[in-house]
Amino acid sequence: MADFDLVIRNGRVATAADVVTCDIGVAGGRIVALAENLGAGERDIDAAGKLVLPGGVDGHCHLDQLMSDGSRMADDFRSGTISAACGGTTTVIPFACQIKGHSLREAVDDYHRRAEGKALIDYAFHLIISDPTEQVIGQELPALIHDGYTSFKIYMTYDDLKLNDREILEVFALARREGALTMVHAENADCIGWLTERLEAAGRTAPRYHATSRPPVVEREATHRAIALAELVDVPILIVHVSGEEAAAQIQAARDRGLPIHGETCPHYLFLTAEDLDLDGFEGAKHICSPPPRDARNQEAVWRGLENGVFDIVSSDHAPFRYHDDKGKMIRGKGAPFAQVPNGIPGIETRLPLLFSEGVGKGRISLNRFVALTATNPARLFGLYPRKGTIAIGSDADLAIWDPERQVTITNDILHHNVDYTPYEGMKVQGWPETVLCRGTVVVEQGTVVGAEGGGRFLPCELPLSARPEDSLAIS
Ligand code: DUC
Ligand code: ZN
Ligand code: ZN
Repeated sequence: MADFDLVIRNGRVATAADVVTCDIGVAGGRIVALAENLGAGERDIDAAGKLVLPGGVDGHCHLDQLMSDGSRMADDFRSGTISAACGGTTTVIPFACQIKGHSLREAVDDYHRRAEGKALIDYAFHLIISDPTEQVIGQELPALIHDGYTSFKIYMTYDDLKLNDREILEVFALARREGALTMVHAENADCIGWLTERLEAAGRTAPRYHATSRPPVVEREATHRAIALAELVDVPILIVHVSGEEAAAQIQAARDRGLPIHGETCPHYLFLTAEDLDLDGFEGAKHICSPPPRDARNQEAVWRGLENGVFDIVSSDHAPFRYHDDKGKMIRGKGAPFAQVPNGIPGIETRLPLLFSEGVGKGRISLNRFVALTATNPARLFGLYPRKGTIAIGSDADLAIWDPERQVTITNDILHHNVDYTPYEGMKVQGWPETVLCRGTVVVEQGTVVGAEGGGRFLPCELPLSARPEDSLAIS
């Protein structure tokens, strides 16, 4: 009779704090032993020469989200979670989005129907609050938080989503009362609208002008304002998808004053620049996202922020729209003005390999910091730790076995998303997750998807880790 359901042997096991060579014993979907020379498992996986990391937690991605402009996201919970798993991620947290004038609970119920029976890995939901009515703030949100939806995103831009300062204060105050976490998309809507009108009047509508319409100052102002509003209410917030130096400096300055402000960045700010919006023809539309990728100097500042702790988490912000598709990037036709192109970049599968190769492989961040940024910290921030995001006794056996030597040229045809391009086409990386387990079940085996559709479970979240400054998430 075997001691364990599964034993992973002799891997270099890394967490946010340590790297040790040992076996991992799994029973009932959980890690139950960490030691050398463990007894027999029903199944053994030899991980000698490999790294064993906690499965990634992608704390910000968009899957099958209802869009108000008639566009359609290319990935649903099936293709999105297959792609995530193939890139070493075992938990995703996409968004149940409230439509203005509708209830949040309705959005959550609808989103459960979209996920039901489809996901191969575990998932939780953030909420998007677009209409913080008295009913939403006073009744719906407290009940939803109680039910495990403990983090929500608000927007300072996009006509169909944006909140004014008064509404933001209401949401922050509710988050403080309930112990929830607000994620803020910080860009100044009026500045963007004003600049866009001027660009359009001058005939400057090609994709590259998307970046002109949303310059760093627009993000810096909104970041500053969001932090000021959070300070007024005395509540932690997370500034999401920070694109460059100016917004990062706002977060750092707030932290220096002892404010519990968290920062997130994404691969596109580490690997793309505004020049990618200027590809031939309409191809630049592939890289339209908000905030836009910046210049090389800002890219460097984002790398520095990973190294020095300004950023707590790296998420994909996977927002999948096909390029050749009248519901995707070309919804208003090839050559449409940039303001009519759906915003978003795919990257749920490439998030970890890109950061591993260019960050850990090139010596910019330690392996522990990589694990912290991509798994442990998102799990802690969003109330899933220590069940997710680490390798410890009692944690779910969500594991990714990486070949740290494997050289891969990223091309769209090796990826598993349902998008017809990758922004990272042709990039060479070293290191790739080969075998991936969710709760002890192998979902990707030597690069082949073997997981069952519907094998992923919904995760109600605990209240997020209280974000006092001394609890800094920048653990290593
Ligand atoms: N910007 C967002 O705010 N969300 C999805 C994609 C994007 O570009
Ligand atoms: Zn956003
Ligand atoms: Zn997003």
